[in-house]
Amino acid sequence: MNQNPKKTSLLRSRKLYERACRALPGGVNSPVRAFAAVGGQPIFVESGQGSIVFDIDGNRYLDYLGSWGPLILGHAHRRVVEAVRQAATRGLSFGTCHATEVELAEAIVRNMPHLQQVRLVNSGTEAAMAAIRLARAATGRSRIVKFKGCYHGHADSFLVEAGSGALTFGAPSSPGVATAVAADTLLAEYNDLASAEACFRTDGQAVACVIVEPVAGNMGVVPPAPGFLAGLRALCDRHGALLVFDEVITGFRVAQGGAAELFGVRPDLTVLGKIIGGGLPVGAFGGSRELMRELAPLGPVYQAGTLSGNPLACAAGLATLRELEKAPPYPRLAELSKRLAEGLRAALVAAGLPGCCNRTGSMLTLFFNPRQVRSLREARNADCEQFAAFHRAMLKSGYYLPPAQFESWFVSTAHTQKDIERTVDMAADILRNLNLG
Ligand code: HOZ
Repeated sequence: MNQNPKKTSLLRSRKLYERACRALPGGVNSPVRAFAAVGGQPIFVESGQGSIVFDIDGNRYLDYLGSWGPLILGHAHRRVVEAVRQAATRGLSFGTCHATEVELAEAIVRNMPHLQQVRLVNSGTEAAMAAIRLARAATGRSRIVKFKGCYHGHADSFLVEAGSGALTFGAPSSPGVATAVAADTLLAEYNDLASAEACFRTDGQAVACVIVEPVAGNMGVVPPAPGFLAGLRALCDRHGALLVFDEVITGFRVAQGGAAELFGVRPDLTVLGKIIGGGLPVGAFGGSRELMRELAPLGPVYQAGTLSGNPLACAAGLATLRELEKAPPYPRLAELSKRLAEGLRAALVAAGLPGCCNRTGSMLTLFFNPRQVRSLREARNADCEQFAAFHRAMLKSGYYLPPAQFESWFVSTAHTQKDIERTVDMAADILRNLNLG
């Protein structure tokens, strides 16, 4: 059954990790990568091809991390690599205008009819930070409503009851965030409209925007309850606040037009990242022409960046979006992911283990949780020790899952039916042994 029988050792990764720990805090450049939530130590990747990554010890893994979401076409997609190679031969950075940034912006707005203009930046964090600055300026209000367990990058305003690594490491509200800044972030419960309404009750006139991951992906995958997103839209309209969708994960992932298209709800501002950079660092935020004209140089809201619209990143993003436009993969991705989720659920039942598997499109999370997970509270009930044991066993058998319970797995166009079936078989074996052990 072991799909990775030639596994040798992790000696080289171990040595490199020791070196990394001397030069980098925790040996990593982003906390969840340190594997602290699953035990053991991180593997160091040498290369990736399609649905597979290889580590520096020569071990091979079927990858469900997908660089945390951008790699919807799999690793080192031929056309994306070629676009980057060609762009690189023309120059690595110009710090001024060029055609590819225009083409990428056009491709984004073409696929997301609720956006008329976008501003390209370098990461989702940057995009979210600038989007709320714009929302505050446009409304003349200072407060934002965010949902506990949603993650919008690591800017100060968002590190209040945040998800992803902040949740995993038990520091959802980070030290170093000034109390005055945190005070402007009002907190609501995801999938609980009444709690969002409550934020408006006391000081509704001060709320500039509600920001939400339309499908929560940083407390594990938690799809929106029926009516939740439409309810937020109506709530914002009633109070003159803007609705901001953080589609860093869902944009071009759950549909070409993102969650806004999938759920038929139009936000005022949209935050993007991941897929629109095709694996290179990009972010973007966008909305109506009327809102976007508030940005410098047209308007007074300042936002800038030397590397914004970097030609390599734009080339990778554009090549990716072109592939998605040429042959929209969403039905097939959903089919593969559905089979994976169903297989995992059946494997849990067969092993006699409590758990559930949440999925929207090609993003999914297996929760070691006795009941359905529809909220952060329910996600938090998951047995993280059990997830850690499952993760370690899967890794050892050649399956690379996100190294924390509160993250999304991603299926790419490079995954095959066979990949999915062997994942389900391996998970079933491992879950059965978990229960015995
Ligand atoms: N914020 C990412 C997970 N949702 C983790 C990024 C990383 O470690 O690369």
